[in-house]
Amino acid sequence: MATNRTFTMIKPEAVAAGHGGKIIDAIIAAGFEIKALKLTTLSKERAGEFYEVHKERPFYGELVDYMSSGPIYAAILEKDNAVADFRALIGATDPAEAAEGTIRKNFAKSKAENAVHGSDSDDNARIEGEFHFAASEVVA
Ligand code: FUP
Repeated sequence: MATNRTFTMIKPEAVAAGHGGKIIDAIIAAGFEIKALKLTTLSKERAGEFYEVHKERPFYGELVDYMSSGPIYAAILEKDNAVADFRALIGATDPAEAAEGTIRKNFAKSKAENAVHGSDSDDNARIEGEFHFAASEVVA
């Protein structure tokens, strides 16, 4: 995957609330091109694997339970400076601290149920994209 790509998940509470389409609209309006997209569900095992880096954090168990609690959208997005620009678009982890107009400010419920994931580096964008998508599911 090129370094102008990032990976996102629209998380269970946002999908359940019917916000998936609005969030995808906001992502496209901000200049990102969708290169892969699916509705899927993470098992506890797969959610645990995805968030393995947070294994020692106190919120890990709740995070795994939450992320496996319902359907999510997973997507690979392309734009110049994708990783940093996408994190600016989604805002701070805690929606109480997220800037006006950001996706988390508009749609997140709490620090745990915070509507969207965005990769934090080019390496993780590639690893996370490959975790969710086979090469045949990704547009060139
Ligand atoms: P972010 O990169 O903004 O998604 O935030 P982190 O990598 O710090 O956290 C990953 C996920 O863990 C967050 F999306 C939500 C969850 N989390 C909590 O539930 N509680 C916390 O105190 C911090 C993070």
